[in-house]
Amino acid sequence: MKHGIYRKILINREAGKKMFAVLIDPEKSYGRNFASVVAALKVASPDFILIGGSHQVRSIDSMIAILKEEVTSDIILFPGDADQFSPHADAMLYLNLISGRNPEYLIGQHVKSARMVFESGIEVISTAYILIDGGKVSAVEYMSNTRPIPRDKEEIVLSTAIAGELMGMRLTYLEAGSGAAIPVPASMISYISERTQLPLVVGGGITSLNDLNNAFDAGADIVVVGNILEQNTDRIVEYVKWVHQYNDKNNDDRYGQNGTDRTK
Ligand code: 1GP
Repeated sequence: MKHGIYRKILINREAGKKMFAVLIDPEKSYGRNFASVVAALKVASPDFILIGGSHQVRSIDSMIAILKEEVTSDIILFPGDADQFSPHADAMLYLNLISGRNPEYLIGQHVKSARMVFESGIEVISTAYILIDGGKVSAVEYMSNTRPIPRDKEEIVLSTAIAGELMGMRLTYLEAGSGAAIPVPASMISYISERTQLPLVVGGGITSLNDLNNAFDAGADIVVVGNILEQNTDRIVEYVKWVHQYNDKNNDDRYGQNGTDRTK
């Protein structure tokens, strides 16, 4: 089994470098829209491109082939179910929807695709996927038939995240749902990041650089943005550049001019 992308996540995290992922949902991004997403990604490549959604309507093989040809970002599958697999991606988030109580998304879909995934040799990153109420019914909630954790129940989120760690998962993903009315609260991100060990991914309902800043400042290691960038593909470049500036500034604050790590 490969480990390159997960190792990169750990190395970046250790160095204090925040990572940015653009989510492409094949249900929404195809044809002309996909072409303009690719054009933007060629100008400014995020660390990762996630591909997937709750409701897949077309094969993603050709999409991945184009991205691999044109863009330098790592391509990671973000599957909504067992059918959303392609052996051509660089890695796959192996999502365990542990906020829910639907066995299909805890083990059922995994069994269906296990042989295919294993035999492909793709890098698999087990992910504790935790759905948080994002202010409206999300596609994940509807399609998985599970309920999100209420926004004010930090203790339940924490216990869920710790359970994921104890089960051997390697990423924790706090998800407000694509197109959420409100993103995961910064207070919840910091509460979880301060009390858990795994790299923390946050996504859903992030619609401004201010939201992105808040998620990073609160302790997210990777932030995922989809909708707003699919709707305004020009903003992909703006967001990627902003993350570089955020990291440069943090690096200066952390190491100063003489290169000593001030956080140690
Ligand atoms: C990834 O579902 C999110 O976690 C993406 O959400 O489409 O709202 O950015 P948006």
